[in-house]
Order: sequence, then C-alpha cells, then structure tokens
Amino acid sequence: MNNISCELMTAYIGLGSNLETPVAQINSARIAITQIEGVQELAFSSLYHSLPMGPQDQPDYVNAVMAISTSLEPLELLSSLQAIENAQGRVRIGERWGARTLDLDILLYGNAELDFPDLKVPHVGIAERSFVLYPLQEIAPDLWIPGKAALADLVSQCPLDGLRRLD
Ligand code: A4P
Ligand code: MG
Repeated sequence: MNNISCELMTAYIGLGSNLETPVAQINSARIAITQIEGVQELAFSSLYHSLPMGPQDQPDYVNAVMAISTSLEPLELLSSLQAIENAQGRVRIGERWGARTLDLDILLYGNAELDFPDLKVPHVGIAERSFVLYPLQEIAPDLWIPGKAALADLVSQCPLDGLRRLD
C-alpha cells in the first residue's frame, strides 16, 4: 500500500538555475515534474532573467514558477523534487545560496503553513524575492500567501531588482 492521499492540492513550485544552460535546465525540470506520479501541471510562468541573490561571484539566474495539482503529501513532493535536482546534476557544496544547475522550492502547498525540520511552507523567502513574486503573480494574481499578505500587496512592495522576462 502506498501513502498517497486522494485529495488534490494546488501547489506552487519555484524553479531556478544558473549553471549548465539554465533555460534547458528549467525546461527539462518542467517535463520531469509533470512525469512525477500524482502531479499534473496547471500553469507555467514565463522564464525570467534575474540577478543573483547571495554571493555575487556567480552567474545570473533563470527563474520560473509552476502551478501543479498533486495528490502527494508535502514531504513526498519534496523528495520527488530533490530527486529531479539530483538527476539534473545538482551538487551541494555547502555554500549557502551558491550556484546550482537546478533548485526546486515548494513555494506554497494549498493554504498550508508547514514547519517540518526539512520543509517550511510558505517558502521562507517568498515575500521578498522578485524572482518568485513576479512569476507567481503572472500565473496566480489573486493568491493569498498564508500567514503573510495578498500576493498583489507583496509584489507592489518588491522592487524588480533587475528581473526581466525572457522572450
Ligand atoms: N527546505 C525547507 N523548506 C523548503 C521548501 N519550501 N522547498 C529545505 C524546498 N526545500 C525546502 O535547500 C536546503 C534545504 O531546504 C533542503 O534540504 C530542504 O529540506 P537546498 O536546495 O539544498 O539548498 P539551497 O537552495 O542553497 O538553500 P536555500 O536556503 O533553500 O536557498 P534558496 O532559498 O533556495 O535560494 N538568486 C536568484 N536570482 N534566483 C534564485 O533562484 N536561489 C538561491 C537559493 C540563491 N540565489 C538566487 C536563487
Ligand atoms: Mg532551495
């Protein structure tokens, strides 16, 4: 017996890459996410070019946000996403916010506020990051961020900080 629940939840995933052809990394990750059993794509934002947050001696990023419908529990979803990061060559060298081929963050899981040792939802940086807020607004303009505020209000207070949509 597996422990996949039957209830479908809408979740939002942040995708980021700044190594090894970032656009291709994001596109491959999108396909891999739709191939997870118990996950269906609902929407996918434009791709965005963004300046690195954290250490500045690393390449610029490509970011996007994906909405999914899923029957997976949050920790199951996290481990499926980490398997995709690993399959796409993610190497964890211990540097916080360092360069990576692929980063997949669970931004939101329904209206849940989760505080597991390995999973905080909403994602801790969600309210301040232009490369998360603007793509999220593109696909879900009316969202409420649990425990925080309306997405539209967060966007209005968040400078673009060099973010631009890729053609
Ligand atoms: N974890 C806890 N909550 C979550 C969640 N909601 N989603 C834990 C995913 N993971 C979550 O993550 C470290 C641990 O966070 C995981 O083991 C998981 O159990 P990681 O991916 O191994 O390491 P990380 O990504 O370097 O750490 P962190 O602190 O999550 O960094 P962020 O917040 O992901 O930021 N600049 C631009 N322009 N664009 C970017 O996308 N990304 C980062 C990384 C830095 N600078 C960036 C970007
Ligand atoms: Mg991460």
